[in-house]
Amino acid sequence: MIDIYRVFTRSATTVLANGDKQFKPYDLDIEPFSRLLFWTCSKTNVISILRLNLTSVGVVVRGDGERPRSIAIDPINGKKQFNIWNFQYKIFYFIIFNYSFMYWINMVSPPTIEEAEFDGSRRSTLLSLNLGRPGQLTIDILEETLYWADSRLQRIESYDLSYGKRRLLVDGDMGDPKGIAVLGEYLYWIDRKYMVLERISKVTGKGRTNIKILINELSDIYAVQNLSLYNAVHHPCVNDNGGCSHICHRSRTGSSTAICSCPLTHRRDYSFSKQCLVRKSCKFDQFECRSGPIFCIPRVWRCDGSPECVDSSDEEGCA
Ligand SMILES: [Ca+2]
Repeated sequence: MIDIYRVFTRSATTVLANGDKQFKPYDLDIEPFSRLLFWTCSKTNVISILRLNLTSVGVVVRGDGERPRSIAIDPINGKKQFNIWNFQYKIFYFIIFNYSFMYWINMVSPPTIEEAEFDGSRRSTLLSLNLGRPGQLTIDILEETLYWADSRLQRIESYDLSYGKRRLLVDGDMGDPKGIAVLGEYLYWIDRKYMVLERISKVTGKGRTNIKILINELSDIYAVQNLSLYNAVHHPCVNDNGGCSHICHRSRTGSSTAICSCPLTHRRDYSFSKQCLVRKSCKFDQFECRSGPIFCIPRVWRCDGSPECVDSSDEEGCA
């Protein structure tokens, strides 16, 4: 059975209890300003959000054939360049917006690395070529760069989100790379087969060094860095989740305005835009789960032998 826990000093609290084995949490990351925990589930194949006060926000990514696994959250910069064609002067110019974005590995065949805003909107595929078995994804929020370890291709690669540049950092001589983390000038990873913790320069990929050797049963690592006080004070979601009932993120222009959005089970109440309301009905091609955080699922998932509704109501009464 897999639960999600949190630890303060030496006492652990269960954040997500999985007593009836409805979930199989795979990976998680935290957005510290609005205090949201994003997690992927390898059983229901969705991305969900929990508040750190242990209440559920809901599912933000799901779909037919989805397999979201490792996830990385960028709460601060999320700079994204858009090229715009000016018809009058016949030139391209670009503008850079600031987004709060999430990134994840979708283990479809072939695998992809995808991005979306926190509510699953503005989703796009960043990378879909030359990915073997990308296991772990992490983000350097200062340099706006994604890193991942690919156990099948025996590689560690990076992708500069601002300029769309992909780079090979480690090529070969790996056993079973698992956790990966970036801190300061270095990229760290653990190799479960070789039982080592290694590091390289995150920029050049050089200076490969074993930090620790002969560590048994390695599963994951996580690097924690101090957030700047400026970001913490000026982020619009720090106080009371920006007034949002569900998801809060910074406006696209990077201003101090909070933008509220909703999980898939809800819709925006446009008369009070910070509030989300439960969707009242599913579309004609959807099945409505009887209870739980997942409300509507594609109708083809009804009686397909695999429970997608949290209460398994999609698999009840099947012939
Ligand atoms: Ca089903």
